[in-house]
Amino acid sequence: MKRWNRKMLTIGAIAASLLIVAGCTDNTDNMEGMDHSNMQMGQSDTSKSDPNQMNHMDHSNMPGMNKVQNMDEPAGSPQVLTGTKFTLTAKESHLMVNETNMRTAMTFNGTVPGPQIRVKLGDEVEITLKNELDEPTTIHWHGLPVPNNMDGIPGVTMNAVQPGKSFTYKFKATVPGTYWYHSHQEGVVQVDKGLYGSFIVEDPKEKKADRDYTIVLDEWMEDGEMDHSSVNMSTMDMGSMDHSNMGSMNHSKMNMGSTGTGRMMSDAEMMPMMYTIFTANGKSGSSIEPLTVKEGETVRIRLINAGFLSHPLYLQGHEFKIISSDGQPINNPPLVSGQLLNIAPGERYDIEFVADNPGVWLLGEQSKNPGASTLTIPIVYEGAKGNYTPDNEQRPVINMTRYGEAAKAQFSLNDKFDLEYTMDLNTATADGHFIYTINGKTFPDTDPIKVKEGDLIKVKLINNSPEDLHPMHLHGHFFQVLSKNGQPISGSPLIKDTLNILPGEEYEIAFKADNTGNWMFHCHDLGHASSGMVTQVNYEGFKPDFTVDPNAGNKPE
Ligand SMILES: [Cu+2]
Repeated sequence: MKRWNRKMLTIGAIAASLLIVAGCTDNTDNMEGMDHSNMQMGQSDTSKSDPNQMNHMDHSNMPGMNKVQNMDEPAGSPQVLTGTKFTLTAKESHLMVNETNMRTAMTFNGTVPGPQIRVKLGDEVEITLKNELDEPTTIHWHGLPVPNNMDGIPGVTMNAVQPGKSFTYKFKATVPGTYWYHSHQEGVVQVDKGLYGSFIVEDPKEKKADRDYTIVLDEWMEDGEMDHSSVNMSTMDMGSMDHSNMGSMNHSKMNMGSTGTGRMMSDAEMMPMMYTIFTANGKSGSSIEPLTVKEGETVRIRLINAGFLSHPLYLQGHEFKIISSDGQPINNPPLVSGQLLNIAPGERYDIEFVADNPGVWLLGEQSKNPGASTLTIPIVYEGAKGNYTPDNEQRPVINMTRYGEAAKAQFSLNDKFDLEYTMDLNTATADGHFIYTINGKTFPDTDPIKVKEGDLIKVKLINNSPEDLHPMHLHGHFFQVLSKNGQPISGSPLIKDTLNILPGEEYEIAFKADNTGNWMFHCHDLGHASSGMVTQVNYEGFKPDFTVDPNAGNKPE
């Protein structure tokens, strides 16, 4: 399988590289995999359009733009769908990430994030994906232990849903918590462009918070060319149109190989320099919708990271508890203040606090990333005036392996496991590109973890990359974190589906093979996944119920 690679830039070559991309007209090797159809759409459509129709702000008349939605929707409250039957339509749309920056986005139902799906524990859920994109797509239900043939992995559990076609996913909501859904077809592009939404499974027995907010975090690249004012120009400038598509183009396509001189930048260094617009529910900076609270209320905020960067978050003015991690409850969580909650790609954390300090406060990011100052979520008490004041207090990151109270859990380090497996996660170079390896191999040549139904499995995950962090995500199962750097977990049992592993760190995790199928186990930095860091957990004797269609364009990473 041939894959494009990404991101081997040198310091000082970034600007030049961006220009090279913007000027791309041919199919050089470095541009392999670039979405030419998307780039050219603006041009061909414009040639057929009446330029007079561009004179006003109705974006629906813009070339290549079907509908503009989400322009005025409160970002703090994405559309919520309840019930048991849903339709998600994948289609291109446009997103104003702030007052001046518009992005061509891939969306579910026209918005980024897509609608929140909210079901009840035990519900039999049916969700029809209609594909109105001009490329294949799928939906993966991140964190939900669904049957294998509903997991949405092109070429592994199904064939990708072709343009104009539909597929209906059916599964039972068996575990309450905060989850999300996203494309698993060429995710490094499609998720990056906005094909995701939140998925909540409510437990009717659980005490409800007075306010229940969901915040989906993401990052976008800076692009000054296609701002609102240029959209408003009376003639549609081809250059602008190209740039807009460039702006939403994935960084993965920007691999310039050996452009420029100087030392190579790691992925970890380069990504924050490229993605400088951080969004909460599709909005950035002052466009982020405030979360309204009233004194005395209990406030729950479900945080989901749909992006490629980690976000260390602080909450001003309040102590808070982390009540769940990846949707799974934390045992007896203590109040914290003056600390950062770090949320890595693919992870979820639910926090809860009592609104006992009237005023206007900030839930924001504290990091050295250029985009950090754009992730500012106001917490506004009813009737309060004024604005929050960002502060520079230095806060340490909460160590989740020591958070909460120990309790009996499914696994312990003393258990006898049927299978023990080690994953050496590393970064390498091949043909002038970075690759991300598991035990020295890249997908699909990685060795799968072969299990039998009922097996108890322990996996040691070691991050040997010098700088890259690897948020490893297992499909179809939860795992329990047993140890970090050789030290047993001392806090609450930590049950997760996505575990962030920093350079030099080593974790042991355990899970039971209780959901037969062929399951992905991969890095949720989707750039790393697309450049190799994917393996599978394969059940002995399992045969998928579909035949791989070689013409489906399946891109599972
Ligand atoms: Cu990774």
